[in-house]
Amino acid sequence: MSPAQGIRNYMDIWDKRDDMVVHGTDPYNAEPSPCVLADRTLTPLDAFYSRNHGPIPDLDPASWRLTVDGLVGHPLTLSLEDLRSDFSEHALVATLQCAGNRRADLIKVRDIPGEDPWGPGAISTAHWNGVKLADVLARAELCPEAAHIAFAAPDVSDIADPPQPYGGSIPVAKAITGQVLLAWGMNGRPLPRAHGAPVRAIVPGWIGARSVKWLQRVTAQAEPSDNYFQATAYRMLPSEADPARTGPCAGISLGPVTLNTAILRPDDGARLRPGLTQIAGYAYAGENRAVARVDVSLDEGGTWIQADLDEQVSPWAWQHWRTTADLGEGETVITARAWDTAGATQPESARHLWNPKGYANTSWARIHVTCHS
Ligand SMILES: Nc1nc2c(c(=O)[nH]1)N[C@H]1C(S)=C(S)[C@@H](COP(=O)(O)O)O[C@H]1N2
Ligand SMILES: [Mo]
Repeated sequence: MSPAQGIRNYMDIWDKRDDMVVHGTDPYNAEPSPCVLADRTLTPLDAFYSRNHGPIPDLDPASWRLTVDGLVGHPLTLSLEDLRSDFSEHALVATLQCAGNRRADLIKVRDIPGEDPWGPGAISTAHWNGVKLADVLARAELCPEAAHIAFAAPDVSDIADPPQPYGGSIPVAKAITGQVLLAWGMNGRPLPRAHGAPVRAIVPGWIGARSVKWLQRVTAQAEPSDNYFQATAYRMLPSEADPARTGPCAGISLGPVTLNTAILRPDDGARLRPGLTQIAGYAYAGENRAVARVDVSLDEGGTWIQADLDEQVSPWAWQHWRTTADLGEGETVITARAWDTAGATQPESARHLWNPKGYANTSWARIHVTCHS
């Protein structure tokens, strides 16, 4: 095989558009460019962001088994066929957002070594189908001491210290809501290999890291997972902490996500003609809340215009918004902020949210455009 062919075959695994913004190929990490995400509630499979911590497994669906063990009365070993035939199928539309979404704006405040500079595209939305984790746990009969449900996958990550397979956990209270899926379908197609085939967890409203791909084991336990990606990574450290020196369980374990917005059109840095310009983006409220309003400002928040907001298609989905503004000659800074149904809004500046691993940047969206006639 020629090197060029090798690269082609490698890219075929991901099956992505060639205009993805690729942060790395080993492991593969890529986000769609903002204009590709605009307006569409469901993200096409070839544009859905891809976040990996190791080489992606190639699991044979026929021999794949899911082990359900730990603090359960009846441990289970289930094939894909067992999942399909023994449980009722369930579907939902859910947005996945990486905790590192919009990290690039935090890096502008202060560098974050070793972490990818994700723009606003580490978020995507799909229609997922599979079975409810709750139904599987009910069949296994959770013991009263079970407080957390751990997910384990076979992809070994060198990023972890020490290197280990990817994993994580969610509290039992979330796991038994019926919202959490063991999904084998995405946008009406079999789950693609890059997104966790044959089966992945989908944890709506929570950081993408908990939606473990290539799922092989579900373990009921008294404590959260001690996997590196639960105990050490994906934690919000105080701004002065040195992540190289903090051990497991420091900082705040990230789970449910909170209100966020991005501007997807025009492009940041665009050169435009003065006059009426459409501004569009997404807003996502996360767990148990909806987006109630999105405001856009042309004067850094001095005055605001209300954008038109799409209806929410599911309690777990983002909402797109758009408005038209009259842009004058020269440079304009366009900002946007959302409000949720609890009346909460977003912090103004990334400067106040900076944290050593660069997670959860929910500050106002901000782009610069220049108009010349
Ligand atoms: N097994 C496994 N599951 C994983 C990951 C991984 O590297 N390995 N990455 C997680 C992270 S951090 C995110 S944001 C989502 C991304 O899902 P996607 O690649 O389907 O967009 O998968 C999560 N599940
Ligand atoms: Mo992530």
